[in-house]
Amino acid sequence: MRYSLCAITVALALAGCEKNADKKRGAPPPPPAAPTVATDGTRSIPINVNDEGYDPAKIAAKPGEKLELVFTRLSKSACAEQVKVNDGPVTELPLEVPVKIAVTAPPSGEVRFACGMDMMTGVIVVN
Ligand SMILES: [Cu+2]
Repeated sequence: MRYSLCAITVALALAGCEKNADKKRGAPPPPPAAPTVATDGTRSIPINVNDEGYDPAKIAAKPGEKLELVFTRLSKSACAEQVKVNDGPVTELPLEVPVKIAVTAPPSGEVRFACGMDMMTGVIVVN
């Protein structure tokens, strides 16, 4: 898989969520792994936490679908060190260690997830 070198030189700082001055921007972030479905129907969705935010940041789900969000923090930014799903408890995300958080999709609407400072956000959209 090849990445354009041009993209590497684009290092526009996003507003907020910028705590580490020493973060490296040498390479584009790797894509997250593909979702998998367990025998009980639970869909496991790998989510990478990059300097730019969550990848993917938007997840489509079916009403009542059982999900397992697997967050892997790749960013050294302090912003990314914690995540909370649906305004639930704050979960620590050690660097490069996958952390699973189970979520059941509501009948309709959205489930938000965000960093501890509520700057990086993602959403599960039920449809
Ligand atoms: Cu943050």
